[in-house]
Amino acid sequence: GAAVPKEQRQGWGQFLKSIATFSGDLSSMTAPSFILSPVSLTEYPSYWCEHPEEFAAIAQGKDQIERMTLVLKWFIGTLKGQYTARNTSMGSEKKPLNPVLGELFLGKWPEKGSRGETTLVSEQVSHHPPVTAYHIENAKAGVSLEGHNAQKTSFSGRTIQVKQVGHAILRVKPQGSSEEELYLLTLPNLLIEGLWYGSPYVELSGSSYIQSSAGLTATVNYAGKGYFSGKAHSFKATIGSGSNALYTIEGEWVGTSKFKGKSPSGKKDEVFWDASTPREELEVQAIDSQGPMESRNIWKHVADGIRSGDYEAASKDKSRIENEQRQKRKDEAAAGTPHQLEYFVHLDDDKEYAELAAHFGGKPANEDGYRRKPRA
Ligand code: CLR
Repeated sequence: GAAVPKEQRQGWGQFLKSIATFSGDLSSMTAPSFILSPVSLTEYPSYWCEHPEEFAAIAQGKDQIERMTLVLKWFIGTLKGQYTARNTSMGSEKKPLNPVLGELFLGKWPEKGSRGETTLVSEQVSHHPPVTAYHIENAKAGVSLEGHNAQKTSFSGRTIQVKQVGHAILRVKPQGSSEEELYLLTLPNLLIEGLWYGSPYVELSGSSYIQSSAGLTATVNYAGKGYFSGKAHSFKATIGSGSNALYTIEGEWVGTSKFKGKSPSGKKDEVFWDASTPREELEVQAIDSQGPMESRNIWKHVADGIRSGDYEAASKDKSRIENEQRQKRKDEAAAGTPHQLEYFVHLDDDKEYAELAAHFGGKPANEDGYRRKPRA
């Protein structure tokens, strides 16, 4: 493999072997240094809003069909960032930092023109297994997203398969209406390929759904090289109500996608989304003004070490953080004061999920969920 540094080939081989025999939580495994990312998983929810205009535009759709089309467009528009950003910025998929319990990632996309400010709150709500909850809101536009994320991984031959556990609920206040509309989003499965070459990348597989409280369903089917379009990172989506398909969209989530057949404008081959649209990173406070639980503050020495190639310093500070965490949990247990979530409440049974998921069937009736705590 060309991408694995010579002195790390043995370590990489061992890492792959240990993945093959390991089941559970990949993020807790020790990996060779060349594959380490200086970014914590608590930052990943920001991928949901790197096109803040598309997010804000949802509430402007004039009817439920137009709004569902805007929701799907925003959703498809997030995929390139979510699943290929590390390849673009660091040359391959990397192993993120494993967040500590209570770790926070806070930021915003500032007000610009008429779009209004969008805020992000992300919190590590569980360490074993790792679960991240998030809330993204553009109050002015009347759009917010709440969700949580965990992963179940398995290894098959040459590919790591990652099943995403969790879901997100998008709340929309359609312009000129007082009634809230809900959209449930389920998440695609991931395949991590390119492992033998030491240059991992994500491919998406299976299907994901967007279900609206108004009764529309968008189904997205994912495929890689050699499947329906022949191209990597492809998808085919339909928007419909029951068995009645209204629109079909096809293309690459890293490139362009188009309406097939019928389109809202009536034009042939109307472009749905162009993934070369620049992504806008959120703004985060400078590290020296961050609180003690904020992600970049917690991990600053580890991240510096990884960035500068001083892996010894990185690993030393990582051990210090992990030991502190173990001590914290012991102290909490001894004092009978378990860790409290800062921004979220946990629901054992997310009723809104169950109600919306019932529309597309085949899903277990209940799943847990997280909601942002009411603010003062
Ligand atoms: C997290 C939630 C985001 C989408 C997303 C993108 C990439 C995923 C990540 C999630 C979870 C962690 C992940 C990562 C790709 C590789 C990484 C599965 C689902 C694992 C832990 C690292 C494996 C180590 C390597 C061999 C690269 O919305």
